[in-house]
Amino acid sequence: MKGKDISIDSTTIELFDKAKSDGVETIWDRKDAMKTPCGFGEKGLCCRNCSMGPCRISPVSGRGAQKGLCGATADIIVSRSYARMVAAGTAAHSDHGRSILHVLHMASKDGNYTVKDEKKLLEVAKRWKIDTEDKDIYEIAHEVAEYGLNEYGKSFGYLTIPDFVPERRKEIWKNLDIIPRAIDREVVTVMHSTHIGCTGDAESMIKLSMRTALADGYGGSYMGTEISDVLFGSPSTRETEANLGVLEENQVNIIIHGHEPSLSEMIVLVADDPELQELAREVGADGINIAGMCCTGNEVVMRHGVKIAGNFLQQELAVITGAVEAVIVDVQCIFPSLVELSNHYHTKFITTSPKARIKDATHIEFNESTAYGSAKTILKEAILNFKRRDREKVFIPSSKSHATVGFSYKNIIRHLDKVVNSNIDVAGTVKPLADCLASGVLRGAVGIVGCNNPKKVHDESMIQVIKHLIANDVIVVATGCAAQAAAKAGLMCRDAKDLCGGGLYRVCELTDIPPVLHLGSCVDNTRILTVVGEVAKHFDLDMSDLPVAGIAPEWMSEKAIAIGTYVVSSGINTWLGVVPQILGGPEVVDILTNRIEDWVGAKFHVETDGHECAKQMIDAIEEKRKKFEERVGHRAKFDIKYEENKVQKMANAVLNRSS
Ligand code: XCC
Ligand code: SF4
Repeated sequence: MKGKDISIDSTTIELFDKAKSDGVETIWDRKDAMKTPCGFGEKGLCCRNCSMGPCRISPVSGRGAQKGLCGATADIIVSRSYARMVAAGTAAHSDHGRSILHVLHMASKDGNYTVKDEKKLLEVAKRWKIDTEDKDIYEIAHEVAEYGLNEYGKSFGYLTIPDFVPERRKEIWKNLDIIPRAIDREVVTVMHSTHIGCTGDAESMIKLSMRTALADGYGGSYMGTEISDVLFGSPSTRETEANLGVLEENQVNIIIHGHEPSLSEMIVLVADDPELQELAREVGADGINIAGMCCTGNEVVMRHGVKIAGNFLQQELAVITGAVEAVIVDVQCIFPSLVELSNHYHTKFITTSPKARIKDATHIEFNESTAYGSAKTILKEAILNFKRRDREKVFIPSSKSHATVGFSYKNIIRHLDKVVNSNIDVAGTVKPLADCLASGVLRGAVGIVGCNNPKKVHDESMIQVIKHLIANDVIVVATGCAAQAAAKAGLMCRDAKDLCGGGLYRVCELTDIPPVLHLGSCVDNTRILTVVGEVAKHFDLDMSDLPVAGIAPEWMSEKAIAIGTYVVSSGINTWLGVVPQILGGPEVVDILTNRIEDWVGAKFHVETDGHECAKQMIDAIEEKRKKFEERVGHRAKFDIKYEENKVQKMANAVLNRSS
């Protein structure tokens, strides 16, 4: 395998080559060793839900076993495993949200954790009808935390659906009976219903999956975002750099990787501790350089501008630079391979969560109640390790890109509102954004989310999709590892407006934003839902009426399937760039890529080619625009005309350049 076959990112290619000369193994070697994937598994046709199995259904109809021992058909088996993916993804996001609520519950004025965004806390309290009058801010914080925690396990009633969801959408959910009840309950229901001898109907199974996914998007993930903003501050615009070139030759390099900001926030804070700075000098380093990976990286870049080391497929490569003193992790998306790999270098691989212990890793449990001290212990260990760095093994790639990040829902509104209101400190309304969409200055908006996957060339289709969309005046919002791909490719810097069509170019220029907006981590996809919901409400429309779409070009995790399912259930068409393991169930495929549209006004599209995805998305957006424009009329607010020919020319020029 050659470097150029695995990634479009020069840094990744350089370190992939270094891995070879260092004689260490990476995910691409393991992919090679895996050979052809199991055909049954690939189609979702293997069931291990009981010990009469595993039962494997022949993918050829009429030949070989067509039913499991219990009589389960291909569609039953495929739909059950799809549902279990949704449940696992929902569990991961929602348990993360729960941890953050627990942190809020222990927050106090002089404690390890404080409330950084009081205004947001009061907003959440108001939304949840918690009485705030004459109460101390921490009293309110604790009541909010209790309310949130109760959403996980309340015995009766339904999840509190956020205000931004239009009534029409709620009606659709109600009619389908997919309004979630308690978050944990939905996960449990799926685990129960997929047990042998329960649900034997693909349609019903998919509906249970949708209800569970909604409990993620509008419950667990939503609270993860909202409460993180309360505790650690709502994101604001920041300048940063992205890619492994952010590592420093003469500093203690620390990679924080995983998901929950309670650990990473503390590490970032503690890194400034004079005692630790002194210790760094003592070991001969010029300072402490913290860089973030995966969603942890997204959390800290949004709130502190902490540099982005890279995305999912670069975690091993960070160690292979030989310049990383410690990789500190909490939960999710962490390769167990980092144990063996870090032994080849001087790197300490430090796990911190009892939910994600990895054999033979250095485990230093992070304790929220003694967070500052815990973080300090972990960092000390990392700093002392600097002395063990082997200069011979060090190679830091030079590549890094500038990026402007930190776009929360409010911050986007604020930026766009600047065009009409000169006072940017007043968080305005969605009107300017809505006007841009209505007038066609922006043809539409796309959320690009999700992971990397070695089935695809690393970052390639993400960048193809983004470039194609912005050239056609579709503004892009990004989260997760997709956001990091965009940042590394320079698409989150203001200069990237030169790659845009005329309309988006003007919007970027007037509002001083890049054409691809970083909205945070994967739980922060709820920020995207918020924008879509608020704009729909502004027009008195449903979310499915807007010219918007979602895409996960290189997804791999169960969380991504939960996300895709709640996005489609929200009425937003969603493209998947990696084929999900469902092809063995013809009815399941038909439901997810066809019939579901009649239920919720959106469906899944599966397309592995980046350019093709973008083309399909633009067509779908233009299709939506016809009805949308009819209903809202052209309400051009800005003095910009959508000049079709000029934009088309520019788009073609960009496409020719990038392909
Ligand atoms: Fe993980 Fe969230 Fe996927 Fe990246 S994008 S590989 S889930 S870190 Ni969420
Ligand atoms: Fe086989 Fe049915 Fe058991 Fe699955 S649940 S392993 S299909 S017998």
